[in-house]
Amino acid sequence: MGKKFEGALDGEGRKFALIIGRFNEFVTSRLRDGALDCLARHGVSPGDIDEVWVPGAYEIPLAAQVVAEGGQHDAVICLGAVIRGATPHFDFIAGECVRGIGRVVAKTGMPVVNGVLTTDTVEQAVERAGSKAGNRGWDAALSALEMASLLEALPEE
Ligand code: INI
Repeated sequence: MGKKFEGALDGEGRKFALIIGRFNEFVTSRLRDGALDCLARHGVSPGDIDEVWVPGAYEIPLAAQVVAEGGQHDAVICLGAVIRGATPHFDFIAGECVRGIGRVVAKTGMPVVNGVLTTDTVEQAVERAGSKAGNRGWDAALSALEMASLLEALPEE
């Protein structure tokens, strides 16, 4: 049997950056709280977490790219809320944001995780930001922890 590689969920000594959209801040601040809680529960010290606030989801990829290229963090966590009811540009903004995050991953080779909500309604967004459907910020932070550890474990060739 071949080797098995898996990331651990121990964040001690690791550094993370949150990129947070201010648009729909009543939702994104809850995603932020969820991400911070997850990181703290997995041993990340508060001083090892930087926050970068941007106007909205459309601006997230650029900030994520600059932070990732800075090389000061083990992973970048993108948090935003694009709500269809709030904009006729929903598909454009949501698509650009998610595609942009993917481009940053491809360009930098860093774990840049997607915690951007794309929902039809405000209610659905609130549900995924710390009420009955969990907290997408918490989930994104867990993925970031796992990927940061996995990249360290994978052999580079
Ligand atoms: N930004 C969001 O993060 N969520 C939205 O729902 C949203 N709506 O509804 O328009 C939104 N718009 C702002 C956009 O992300 C940019 O900040 C803006 O277009 C300036 O470039």
